[in-house]
Amino acid sequence: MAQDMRSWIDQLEKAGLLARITKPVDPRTQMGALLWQARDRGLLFENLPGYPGWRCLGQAPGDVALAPVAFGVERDQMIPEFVRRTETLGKTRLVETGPVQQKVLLGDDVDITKMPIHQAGIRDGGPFIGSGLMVTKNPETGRRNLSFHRLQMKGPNKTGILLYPRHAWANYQMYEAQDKPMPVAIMIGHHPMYYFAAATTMQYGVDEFEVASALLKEDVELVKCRTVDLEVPAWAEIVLEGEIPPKIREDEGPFSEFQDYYLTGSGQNPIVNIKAITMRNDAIFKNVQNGTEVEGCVYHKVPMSAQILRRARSVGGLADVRNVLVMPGIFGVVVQMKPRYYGEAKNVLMSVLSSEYQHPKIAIAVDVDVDIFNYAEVLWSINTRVNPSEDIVTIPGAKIHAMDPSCPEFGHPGAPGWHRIGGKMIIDATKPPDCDPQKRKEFERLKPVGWETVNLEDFLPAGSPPLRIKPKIPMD
Ligand SMILES: Cc1cc2nc3c(=O)[nH]c(=O)nc-3n(C[C@H](O)[C@H](O)[C@H](O)COP(=O)(O)O)c2cc1C
Ligand SMILES: [Mn+2]
Repeated sequence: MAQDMRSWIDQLEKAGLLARITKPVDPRTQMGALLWQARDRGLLFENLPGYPGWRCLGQAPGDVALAPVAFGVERDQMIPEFVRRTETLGKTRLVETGPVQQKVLLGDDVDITKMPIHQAGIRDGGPFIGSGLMVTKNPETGRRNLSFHRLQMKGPNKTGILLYPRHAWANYQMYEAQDKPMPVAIMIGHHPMYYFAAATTMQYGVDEFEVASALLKEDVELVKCRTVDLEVPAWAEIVLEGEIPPKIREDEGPFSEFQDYYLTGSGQNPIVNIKAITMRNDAIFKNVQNGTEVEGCVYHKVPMSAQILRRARSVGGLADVRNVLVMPGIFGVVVQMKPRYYGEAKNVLMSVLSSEYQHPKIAIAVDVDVDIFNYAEVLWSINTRVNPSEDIVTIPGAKIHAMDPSCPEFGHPGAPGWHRIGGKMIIDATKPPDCDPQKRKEFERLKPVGWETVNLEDFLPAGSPPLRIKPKIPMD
């Protein structure tokens, strides 16, 4: 049996990271606040009055610190492990049938208003499906693409959609040029590796199901859709089949977005007409709360960090880059590295600002003795290792992410040419390089006498509460 959302729920529950909510919850007025507050555990809602038979999962994982559970590794190893697993892409396999097609709803039975779709933020333009992973194809090559898209509920068989200019938008532009609708299949609810894969930007033409397969270390089983010429994972919970008609734009948004603001991306955007719903008999819905420090951005931060780590390591042939973490708001990135030469950290940081990803605007390099998961450490490093006149460089007039509200916008969502222009910045907060051991030694962090052998916990009175803060001894 494939790894799916149910095996993930079991895994979370065994790790003590899942709470079943049996009190009644209203998706429109209560679920957003509950998901937003659940930072250290997933929530499985089992009692949704008005939505008979439905349950739904959210905040699973709701923080980068919980994501390593899905990889079976420690926190510091998660991003390097992601890179290792995706060095070679995995495989997909077509199968005859799967649980996702146990129920097939057509015609008047198609009604997404009966699903427990939640409203995430107070200024959102209503309920949005935040967990929709959309399959599309290039009409010429037939290559598949999988990507995340916010879907505003607009009626029983209609949603709005935001298509940021990347691969799915490129496919849509080809259909639009021929005045044809683009067939789409949107899956809701699966193992988190599908979400990480969908938010991975690789070269155009890579099938992100092969990324999911590499992350899961198993083949991805696909079934043919019932009403469109597309394939979807056999073990998903729910699939919406339909099409995006050409040249139709309607008001869409606002929505709680990844920067923790509402307004970017809103305006005249395309729509999705839903022709069929396929799902399991007892399908579990998936609600993603969006914002910088909740589930939505876990799916941004993990794959983006991994792709940037892969790229940074290749700078100059072989840079000693150990780890990468995308910062809150996701326009900034911290790189942990041991510079070999003077200037090398700056070269690495320039690669971070112009990767497959459009988000990074601020790139910071810290040395290997800094814990990048602790922002106080990163700030300490900037404060004690940066000479602002040498180590901070800004690049004016670069193309930045079109949803970065701090810089001027050109064009608008839903139309070609939408972008923003602004500065980018690199901060080299590393120590002097390995090739200058004497200078490097001057920045050796202090360690307490006895650190290798003495543990405070062994000296505390019996029955003392465990230490809530455990300082890490820095790596050399
Ligand atoms: C929670 C979440 C929500 C997202 N919402 C959207 C969206 O509404 N529209 C969009 O175009 N991209 C959205 N993205 C980003 C893309 O799905 C992501 O960058 C993906 O890599 C794009 O795939 P592609 O490069 O194959 O087009 C979202 C990503 C995440 C993690
Ligand atoms: Mn793609």
